[in-house]
Amino acid sequence: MTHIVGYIAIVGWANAGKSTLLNSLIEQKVSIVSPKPQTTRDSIIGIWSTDDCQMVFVDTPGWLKPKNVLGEYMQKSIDRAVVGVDCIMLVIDGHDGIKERDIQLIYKYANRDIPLVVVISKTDITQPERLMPELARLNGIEGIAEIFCVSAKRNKNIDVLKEHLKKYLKEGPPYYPEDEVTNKSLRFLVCEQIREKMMLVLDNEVPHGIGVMLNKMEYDEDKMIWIIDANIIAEKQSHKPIILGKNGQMLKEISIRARASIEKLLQSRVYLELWVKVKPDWRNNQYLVTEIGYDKKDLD
Ligand SMILES: Nc1nc2c(ncn2[C@@H]2O[C@H](COP(=O)(O)OP(=O)(O)OP(=O)(O)O)[C@@H](O)[C@H]2O)c(=O)[nH]1
Ligand SMILES: [Mg+2]
Repeated sequence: MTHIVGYIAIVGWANAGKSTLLNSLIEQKVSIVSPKPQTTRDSIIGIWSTDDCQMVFVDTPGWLKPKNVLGEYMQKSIDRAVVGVDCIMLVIDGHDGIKERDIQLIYKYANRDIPLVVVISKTDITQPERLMPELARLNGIEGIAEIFCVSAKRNKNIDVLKEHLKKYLKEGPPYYPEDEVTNKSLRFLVCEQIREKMMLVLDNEVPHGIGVMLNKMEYDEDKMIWIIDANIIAEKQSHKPIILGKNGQMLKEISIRARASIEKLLQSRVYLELWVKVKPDWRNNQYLVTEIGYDKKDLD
């Protein structure tokens, strides 16, 4: 039986709500979310399969000016994600209002021979009267196929959006097995859960300078528990005591929260051990960026 299939890239400025939208579209949490910009560092696929349709959504890091090797990696990851897709979905933070920089992104992606769908997000915390004149401004821009207003957090208008996206896809066999939800390994998803908790509890530049590397991830059949041992890589010596906290309280908090998320992900009990290591300025070092797990091809 043929399916309606296709790839849909999700792009937009940092913090617009792209990853929340991806998770809401596929009804699973594969991409981490936080109130801080630049949470997503690597493009990640979320797959939505039904009996007659498979939509492959590609979440991307948010647009921001690259400041280091990792930032350049993130920018390349966005550029690669939009190549060969059937539709580009540009997410704009409705709560912030439609800004000049959003219009610039629209022009960047419009008229590329790939349909451009604009999604205004966070409508649950946006006043419609405020948004109306701004939406009217978008109507005059050529190359926008459609505009949708959604709340990914409250799952509002998400099914309607998915239904409308079908018309940009094509007929063919599914790309992925029906039960697959992402292209990333469990090891990657585990590291991301740990990083998400650090994005949530640590302030200022500290969480942006963190990488996570697994030392061990093994399932103990006898005890029926996953044993996970990971290094938190900080980029400055001065960040280490902040991550540890007074009497190790901060690290403990991160560990408790991360363990709960990983248990949900792995559907199993988890024993989690975290260590803090310092690799000075790793975000500016190609070798260390790849060592921490970012793909070398996006650095070339
Ligand atoms: N109220 C509300 N908040 C939302 C909604 N969507 C996202 N958010 C919040 O907006 C913040 C950013 O969400 P993300 O999904 O991480 O945004 P992003 O575009 O993926 O961000 P980067 O990965 O940093 O580019 C988080 O605090 C989310 O909880 C929404 O529909 N309503
Ligand atoms: Mg994101």
